[in-house]
Amino acid sequence: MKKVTWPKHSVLGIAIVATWLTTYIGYITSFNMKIDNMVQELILFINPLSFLLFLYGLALFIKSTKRKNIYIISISLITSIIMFSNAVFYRFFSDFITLPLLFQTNNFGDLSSSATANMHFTDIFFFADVIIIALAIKFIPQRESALNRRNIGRKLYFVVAATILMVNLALAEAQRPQLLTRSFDRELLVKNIGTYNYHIYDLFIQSKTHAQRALADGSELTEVANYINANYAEPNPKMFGAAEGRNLIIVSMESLQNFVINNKMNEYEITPFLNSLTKDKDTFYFNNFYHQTGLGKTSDSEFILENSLYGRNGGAVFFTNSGNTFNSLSEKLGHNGYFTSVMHANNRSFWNRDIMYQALGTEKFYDVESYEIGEGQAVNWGMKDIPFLEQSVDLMKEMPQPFATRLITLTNHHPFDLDEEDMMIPQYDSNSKTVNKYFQAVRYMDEALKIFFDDLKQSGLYDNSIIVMYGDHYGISENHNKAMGMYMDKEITPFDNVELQKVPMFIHIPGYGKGKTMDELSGQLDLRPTILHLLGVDTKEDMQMGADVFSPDHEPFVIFRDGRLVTENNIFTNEVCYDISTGEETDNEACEPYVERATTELDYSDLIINGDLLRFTDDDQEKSKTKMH
Ligand code: GP9
Ligand code: MN
Repeated sequence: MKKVTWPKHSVLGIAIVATWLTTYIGYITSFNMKIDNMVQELILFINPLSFLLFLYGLALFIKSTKRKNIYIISISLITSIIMFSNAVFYRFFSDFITLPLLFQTNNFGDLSSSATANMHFTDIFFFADVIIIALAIKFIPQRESALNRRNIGRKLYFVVAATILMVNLALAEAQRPQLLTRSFDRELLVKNIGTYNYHIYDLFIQSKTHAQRALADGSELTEVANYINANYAEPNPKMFGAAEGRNLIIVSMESLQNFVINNKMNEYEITPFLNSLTKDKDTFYFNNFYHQTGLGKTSDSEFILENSLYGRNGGAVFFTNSGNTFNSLSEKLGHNGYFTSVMHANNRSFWNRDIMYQALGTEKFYDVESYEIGEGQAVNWGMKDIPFLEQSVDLMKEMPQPFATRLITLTNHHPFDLDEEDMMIPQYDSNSKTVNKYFQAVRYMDEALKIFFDDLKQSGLYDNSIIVMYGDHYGISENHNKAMGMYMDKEITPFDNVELQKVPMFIHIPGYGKGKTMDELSGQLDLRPTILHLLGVDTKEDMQMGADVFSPDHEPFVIFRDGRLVTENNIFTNEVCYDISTGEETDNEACEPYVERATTELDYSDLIINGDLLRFTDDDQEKSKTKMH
């Protein structure tokens, strides 16, 4: 039999092609990336190549065939793991992994139910290249290569790799100017420079942030302060102090989006209790209110509420900047005689809360240890909302008054699992299990809130309290557009995806009598000033970016962490400006000044956080020293 001879570097060649193709097929099958034209398609196709050529190419410097093979197979394994992890992560967050989140191993432990739900059997495909390469190594006869260091072929190889990288970057720059300098959007990065290069870029950005703190000296503060002062909105005299002296009870409603309010799923009301509040005379219901969170999800919403600043672009600010100095809502209320706390029946280390709450000056954290979780009282991520809220009211009775506490609900969390006995309405029927279960879980949370109000009334705390409730972030990601489209009976566009980021917000002041539905376009950054003003606490000197929603000067303008934005007339998303009343694309000019503003505002917020600038304003010694009980 004639022996087949293979070229000298066939294993290397096979490895490059195999990993390149698995990466590309992985892009198409696992990530929901919007491709507009042939050039973008081409960029997506070639973007893994330059990186793979360089990295695998290093094998050309390894003399021993055995070591070379080990090197090649290791690279294929690492790249497969990177793609696989990104795919699982993406199903959950609709985003790509960024470095600070990789260190949040604690979270991923607790996330296990969601993580397993997000792993698919077909994910084995991500390792197809490893298998192909292993087979190639086993069956393809290879010669020991006697490499000459000045090998022309090798030089040519790297010239080709560099050329492909240049072509890739040039095409990307043409498609998306300032991609690397201005982008808030990881998807654009991955689409244009590829997952692997993106991770290198991310590494670079993260180290830059570390350097930023070291280099900041407080001189940047003046410029930021000028911007903030210019946007300050005077409190509305009619509302300032409307809840003065009362206890403050804030409820974070897990994954609650506004579209369920006053809406039905088939013939079933989804949130009967919250619906009744929208018509209640002691309640202000905000129906045009947006979450502004990023990857930090619940923790971002907490950060925004406490500081009226944006979370971080890559990763959760609760992790990356828990060493910063803040001028938080908790701290401020603490100075005004309030006993401050957070109540949440989860591990204290989740989202790094234990550490961050100290930085925020929260006096006490009632974590899972403060609760008794009886038989059948836990589901999905932990303690069910009904017993959680019930026991929380008992704990509140013991608090020194006035108190300010934040309760974080949990049951309505992806994957929205419930025990049979807690299902009060049937599931929806679509191709998405997530969407199907969502309505049921929301219905359960609504019931929990109803019982919570009753308990508060019974405890005697109700009349002397103000209750603020807000949805922390979306529950249904863009991955479920098809099922959502079925529910809403229309095709979900990027415009709709922006509008779906509305979360309900309620301000309930028992005995107030003049509540109503508020259409004011607003967002989570507005919570801090609004709440403080209602309690009669001034915020004029504060470094906050939101504004009091009751103020006549409140500007209807909401900026998302990823740079999308909403104004009275327009929505800007995916680099397209839409008319808000028609949902049709319109001239970019209408959005441009706002895009400019959004960039400035996000940059300033980042500057404050990355440079830890508030440490330069912290003249009050005792306030950062609050100890946890
Ligand atoms: C975890 C809870 C949920 O303690 O706040 O976090 P999320 O995943 O929604 O950010
Ligand atoms: Mn949440």
